[in-house]
Amino acid sequence: MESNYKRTLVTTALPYANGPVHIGHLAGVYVPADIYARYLRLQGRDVTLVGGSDEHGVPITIKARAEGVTPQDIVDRYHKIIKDSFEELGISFDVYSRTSSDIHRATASEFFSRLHQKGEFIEKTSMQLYDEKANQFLADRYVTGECPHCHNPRAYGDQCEACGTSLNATDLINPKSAITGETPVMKETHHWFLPLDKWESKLRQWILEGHTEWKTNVYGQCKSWLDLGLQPRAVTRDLDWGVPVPLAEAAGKVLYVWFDAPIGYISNTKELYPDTWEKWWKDPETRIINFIGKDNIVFHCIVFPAMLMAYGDNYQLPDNVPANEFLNLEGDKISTSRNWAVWLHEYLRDFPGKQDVLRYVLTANAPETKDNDFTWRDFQTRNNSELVAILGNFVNRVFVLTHKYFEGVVPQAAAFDEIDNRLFDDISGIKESLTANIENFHFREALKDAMNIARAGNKYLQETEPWKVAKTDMERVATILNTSLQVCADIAIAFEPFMPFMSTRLADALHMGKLSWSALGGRELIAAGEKIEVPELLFEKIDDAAIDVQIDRLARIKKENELKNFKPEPIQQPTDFDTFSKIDIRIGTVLQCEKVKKSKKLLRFTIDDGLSKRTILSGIAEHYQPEELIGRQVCFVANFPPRQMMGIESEGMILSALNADGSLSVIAPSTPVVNGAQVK
Ligand code: B3M
Ligand code: ZN
Repeated sequence: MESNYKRTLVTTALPYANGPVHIGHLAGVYVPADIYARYLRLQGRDVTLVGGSDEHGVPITIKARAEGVTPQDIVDRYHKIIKDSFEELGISFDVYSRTSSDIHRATASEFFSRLHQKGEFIEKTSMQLYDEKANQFLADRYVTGECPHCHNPRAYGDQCEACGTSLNATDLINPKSAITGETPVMKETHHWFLPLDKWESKLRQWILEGHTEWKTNVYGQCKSWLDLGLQPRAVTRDLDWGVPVPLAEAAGKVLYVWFDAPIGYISNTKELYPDTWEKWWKDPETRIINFIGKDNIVFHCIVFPAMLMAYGDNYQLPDNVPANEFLNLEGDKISTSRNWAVWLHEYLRDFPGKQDVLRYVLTANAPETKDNDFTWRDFQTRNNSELVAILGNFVNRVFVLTHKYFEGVVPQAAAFDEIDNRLFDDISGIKESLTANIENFHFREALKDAMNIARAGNKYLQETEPWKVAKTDMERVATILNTSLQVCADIAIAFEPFMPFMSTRLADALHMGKLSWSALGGRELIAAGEKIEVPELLFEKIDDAAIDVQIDRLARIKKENELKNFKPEPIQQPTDFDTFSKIDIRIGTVLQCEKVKKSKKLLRFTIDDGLSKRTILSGIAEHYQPEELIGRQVCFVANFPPRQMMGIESEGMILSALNADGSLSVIAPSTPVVNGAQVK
């Protein structure tokens, strides 16, 4: 472990305050950052965990407009939800502030002014799309129109999602404002740009030569950006929400959200330590670690470092940026706009007291090297077969046995046997691996290591069988349980970064006092003679019903989305009335309806068609129970030649509408008519 540093500043990406946080944010950024910060604290290192809400940017203004409230109303609402839910999940921020704070506005403003005074910006006048109805220039994402390459009519101003080409909003054919639907006009505007090209060689050297140890996904993205060559980036916007550009000639303009947001890390540190914040940013003996998602890499590894270099004054660059990939939900990309997410505040409401379970599952599935999937079944399995069956079971057995044989008092160990020594050795080995994995940001592996302590404990109990030994040798039982209790104490320490709530309960029950990493693996973590508390289960099973509620909710959302996004098939080639009138469509009443044996899809109908009865087979068994159709009128084609299916002759075809989600809805007359009535 490097030790030539005095303190570590851990930052977490500032979530946009235009919605609550979801499991993707947690798995990618906040849970790993919290694990790391908690671990460093247990190591006795000086560490600060900084977070806050990102309260600027166009999406917040759009949401405010859509709801008829102010942007400040929006960010006030979500900042509170986000902050409270992080706290409840045990994310141990030393400060969680916000970019609409005065201190942030002042800090970001000063940052810009200094770069301006140093001549670090270039200025450019350009033509941009402007929405005259909304009175605002349009960010690329808020212009839609036809793609000039593939002619997809719904391309965005920054990218066509059909052919993948990246675009400028001005390239679109027939552009429309996503805010008002109006056709935007071209209007001249003036902006300040940070010439990233000026810093390119310094950045190359710093990252490509100096930080070959960074995660391959991060290093690779930086390399491809640098190899493409860097361009000047606009750092101002025409918008009425944000930090005003501190120049007289820039009235009505604000700092680009990606210029002010990373400065939020600095402002929030200042808010926390008004007198000593500088040592956290300007002392080379401070290590800065940025936890972010993969879509933020360029801003943290290229743009913000260039801003810091341009500012000078000894600002330190990050030591590491352990960005994660994305977490999917039940096989689909998480999406705020499609409500395809597990929202943290809803999880906390639905699973009270189960913060650790979520933290555990998200770490076990963390998208560290590739995108990963969260499923509710996996969540249940990990709880029931890992937390309950391995970890909870071990601790519970040790507590129960201690109460049974020693009235809950830690017994004195006599001589250690070989098997006891082997257990302690195993745990030392695990500690080494666990420590290295956390230091290297491999939290999934680290969690497996921690679980291996409980596994080793279970194996030890299985092999030593104190419940049998108790018949003959209580001195030996004392040693076995003393050893097992030390392992429980190890569990309290090793899991503290991952599952702090469980750790606190366990440590309290064992009267451990303040936990420290150096104690992990010791033989006398808890002294003989200490009274421990009565056993309390650390984890409980999660039953199918609780999981089904969540799965049903997602199924409902999926259906809603399919309906919302439904694009009807294009209208078919023209035909004529003669062709139509050759098809004899009639109304009849369903006399009988039953499932066709051995077929998943087919229902067999007996229809009164006004003249006689006829049999029709229809592939709608997945959409109706046969009973619900009996007695109802349906619409069918009466003059198709009979057709054999599953050994039954079908005399016609029942008409159904195909819904967006693939379901079928039988067509019926809107008021009762006589059987045999023709459909014209
Ligand atoms: N608000 C973007 C995001 O959530 C952003 C991060 C800012 S970190 C300075 O993807
Ligand atoms: Zn296209």
